[in-house]
Amino acid sequence: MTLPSPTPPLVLVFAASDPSSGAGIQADLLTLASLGCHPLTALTAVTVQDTVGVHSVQPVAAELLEQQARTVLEDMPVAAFKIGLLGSVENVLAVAEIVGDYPEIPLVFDPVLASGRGDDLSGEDIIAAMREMLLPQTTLITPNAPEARRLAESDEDDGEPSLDVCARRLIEMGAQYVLITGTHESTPQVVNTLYGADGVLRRDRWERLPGSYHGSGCTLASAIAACIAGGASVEDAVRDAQDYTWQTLKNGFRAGMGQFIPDRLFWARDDRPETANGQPGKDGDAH
Ligand code: PXL
Repeated sequence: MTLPSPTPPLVLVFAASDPSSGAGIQADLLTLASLGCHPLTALTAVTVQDTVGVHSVQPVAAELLEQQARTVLEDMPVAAFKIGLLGSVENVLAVAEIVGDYPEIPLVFDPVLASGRGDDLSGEDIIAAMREMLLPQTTLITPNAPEARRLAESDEDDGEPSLDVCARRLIEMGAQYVLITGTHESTPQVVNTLYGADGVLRRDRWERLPGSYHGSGCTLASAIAACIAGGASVEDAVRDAQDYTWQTLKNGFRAGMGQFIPDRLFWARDDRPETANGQPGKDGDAH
């Protein structure tokens, strides 16, 4: 008799469809599968977009979103949640209620406010609902710097608060950890900073790659969720997921007329010019 195969870690993703598979739920699926997880999905919205821009965002009904998530949650043991674009206030509230029923499951929240190209994807009402209903349930939130400023801004601010202040405010709103990514800043390197309740836990610097990438944030947040689902601590997950994400960008490809697409399966190709350690690729070196 053969024993059943062990089940890979299950990650439930709440995210929107991106037909280009650069970002969105398709990016999450590729990333999670590439890192050895089995992805479960609750579709939040359907977007129409290509590598150049977003044409439209059509949220799904909150009730349908809830049915998708509850059905798989009642059938399978989920090791981590990952939240991406939610598309409506009703969907924020529905997801907050669902994850509230599973407080022991770690939650990685990528607050998608705008696309990498600047298309607005979440209005002020959605942001207010995220602050109030999702932040208190979040294990790790992964905003880029502009998203961190928008989420943390206060009417009492004279000027722009520092990223350290933004992180502190997001933790005061209830997130356990905050990872602010520096892709959109004008620093020579990309600086990503992980904060906990006592301040900075790690600060990582990455060579700034020349391309503009569609879906780097989705890749990073999903990779973190995959590592956490596999048993890593938040700090180790953040370290390993950044390394993986940087390699997907380094191996990114320009399939259309706009942004590059990260290659989440870079390790599976035997025609790539270089391996991660800079050696020429050779047969059998995929892992
Ligand atoms: O990269 C953030 C993101 C997430 N989800 C969807 C998107 C985008 C950016 O365009 O379209 C569906």
